[in-house]
Amino acid sequence: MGHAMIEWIYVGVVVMLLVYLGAAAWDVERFLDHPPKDSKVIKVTGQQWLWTFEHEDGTREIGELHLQEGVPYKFEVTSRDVNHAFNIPDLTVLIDAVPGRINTVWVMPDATGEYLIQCREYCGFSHYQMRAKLFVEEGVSNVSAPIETQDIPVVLPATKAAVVSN
Ligand SMILES: [Cu+2]
Repeated sequence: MGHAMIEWIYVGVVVMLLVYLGAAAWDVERFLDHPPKDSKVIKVTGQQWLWTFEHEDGTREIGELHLQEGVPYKFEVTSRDVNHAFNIPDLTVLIDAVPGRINTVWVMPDATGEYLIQCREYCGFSHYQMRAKLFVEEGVSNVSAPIETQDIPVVLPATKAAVVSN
């Protein structure tokens, strides 16, 4: 095999690798940018110095947000006065809250608990107090869903029984 041939193989491998990486990155980007169709919309409004949340049914919360585990939510984020940034550090949610604009970001909380919501853009005197609490509660679907049993026989090898978990 001549030098030229080896070089072409090398170029081919590199090109395939780049195409693969590009496609994977594009896929992730698409996933992040497009909330699932069954997402519930939460309107988030920042103002000096508090957060207001409006659920799809019109229910409003100030300084607190109650969501359900395992449900996708699309946040439509805006501001009433100056620039803020809506941030839930534990759920890696961060997006600007800008007056006259609606920025969207989505998340599906996968663990119940209490999480911090904060403003991540300096917005005046009480910026440091611009916090809210996120409560992720057990999903209704999880509570009412019938428990499905699987009829898979468990066969443990006699000698390795102690190693098998699940
Ligand atoms: Cu702020």
